[in-house]
Amino acid sequence: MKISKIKFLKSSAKVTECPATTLKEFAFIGRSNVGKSSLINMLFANKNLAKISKKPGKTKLINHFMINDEILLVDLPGYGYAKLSKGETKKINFLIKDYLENRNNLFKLFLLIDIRHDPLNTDLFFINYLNEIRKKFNIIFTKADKIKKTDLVNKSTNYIEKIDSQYLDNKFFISSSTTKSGRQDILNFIMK
Ligand SMILES: Nc1nc2c(ncn2[C@@H]2O[C@H](COP(=O)(O)OP(=O)(O)OP(=O)(O)O)[C@@H](O)[C@H]2O)c(=O)[nH]1
Ligand SMILES: [Mg+2]
Repeated sequence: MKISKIKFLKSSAKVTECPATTLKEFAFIGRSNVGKSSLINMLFANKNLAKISKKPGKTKLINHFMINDEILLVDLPGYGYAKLSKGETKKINFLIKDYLENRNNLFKLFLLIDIRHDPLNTDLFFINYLNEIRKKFNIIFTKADKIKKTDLVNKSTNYIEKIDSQYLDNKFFISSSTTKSGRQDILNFIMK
C-alpha cells in the first residue's frame, strides 16, 4: 500500500477523548527519549509530524495520526523519566495504562528499545506489566546508528533472549531515524 495522505488528528489526555472511529491503530511506546516521535517522523517522511526533543518528556498526550484515511498511528508519552514531578509522572502513567487497557482500536503495539543498552529495569518493569495485562507487542530497536553494524544482530538477539517473551510477537525490527534504516521493513509490516 502506498502512503498517499497523512494527517494529524488530535491529542488526547484520556481514552474517552481519543478519536471516535473503528479504524485499526498502531501505537508506539517506550522509555522517554527512546525515539518514538522521531521514528514516526522518519517512517512517514515528515520531520514535523510528531514533536521531538533532546530533552526527555516531550510527548505528554496521546497523539493520533491518520494514514490514507485507513489506519491510525499513535505517538504515546514515554515512561521512566526520573526528572518529572510526581504529579506529572502519575498523569503519564495513568494515560499509558488507560490507553493500553481501554482503547479497543489498538491493533499492534510497538515497544521501542534503545539498542545500545542491556535490558534496563524500567523496560523490564514495563514488559512485565504488558505480560500482566496480556498485551502482545513487537519490539523496534532504535538508534542503530549509535553502534557498530557488526554488533546489531548480536545485541538485538541477546536482548530478546533476556526478556520475558510470552507476549512478544515473533518479528522484531532494528531502526535508525538518522540513517532511515529499518524504514521499509516496518512500513511493510504496518501497511500490509
Ligand atoms: N542518533 C540517533 N538519535 C535519535 C534517533 N531517534 C531519536 N533520536 C534522538 O533522541 C532524542 C529523543 O527523540 P524523541 O523522538 O523525541 O524521543 P521520544 O521517545 O518521542 O521521547 P518522549 O516524547 O520524551 O517520550 C532526540 O534528540 C532525537 O533526535 C536515532 O535513531 N538515532
Ligand atoms: Mg515523543
